[in-house]
Amino acid sequence: MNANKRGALIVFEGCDRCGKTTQNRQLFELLTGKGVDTMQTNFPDRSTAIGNVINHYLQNNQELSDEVIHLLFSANRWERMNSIKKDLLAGTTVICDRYAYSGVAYSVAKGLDFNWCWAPEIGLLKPDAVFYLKATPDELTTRGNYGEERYEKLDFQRKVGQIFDRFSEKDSSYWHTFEASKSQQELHAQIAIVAEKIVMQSAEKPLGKLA
Ligand code: Z5A
Repeated sequence: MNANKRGALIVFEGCDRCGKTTQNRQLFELLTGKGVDTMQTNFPDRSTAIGNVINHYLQNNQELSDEVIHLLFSANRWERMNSIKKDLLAGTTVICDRYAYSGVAYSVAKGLDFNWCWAPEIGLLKPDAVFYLKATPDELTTRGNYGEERYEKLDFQRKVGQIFDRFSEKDSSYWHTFEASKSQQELHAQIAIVAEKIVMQSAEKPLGKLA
């Protein structure tokens, strides 16, 4: 806990199996090893009541309209906002696997309107940095367990990737793109350099909100 300096909110985004979980874990270990108070989290958070419904949906055990599941994914973020804010203000850096951008990318890929999808995300905490692990979805199909969940179809993932590309161009001030096809070690080394700077720079800045 640090009374004066806040933690950084760092988000990993990208298509399925791009390596977010792997890089999230490695960054957590690096920062913790350097004495930075750090926690990992992820969306969807399947541990809550809303997350439980999302989990059934993703495993193809429950049908919901595209609009309803979109709003549930967003509500799942809102139900965690106060506790994440508290952790950040207490000086803990939060590394998050997926966030509002996944919410929009997957729903727009289904055909929903971009602005309609973004609206419920407005007001959520703004990340200090988004680390986008970019790959062509074709490169990711050989990775472990690909194809088990609802969205892991190639055409769909291509559309999702296009929305992430759109965010990375629009929000280039805080989006950092990394080549997901590189080895885990190479990626980690590149991410570590940027992450350490972000942690230092964010400490003195006020928390922002998505607009
Ligand atoms: N979704 C949504 O629609 N709306 C929302 O608001 C949110 C999410 C938040 C579940 O997300 C689904 O929910 C997701 C989007 C949607 N779509 N699907 N399906 P999730 O995050 O729980 O699940 P996921 O995207 O499938 O993540 P994942 O399986 O955890 O993949 P990952 O974290 O990106 O990758 P990984 O686990 O680190 O690595 C995958 C494999 O690749 C594994 O075998 C690794 O050893 C290997 N790997 C990792 N890095 C490398 C490199 N660099 N080279 C080679 N191999 C590697």
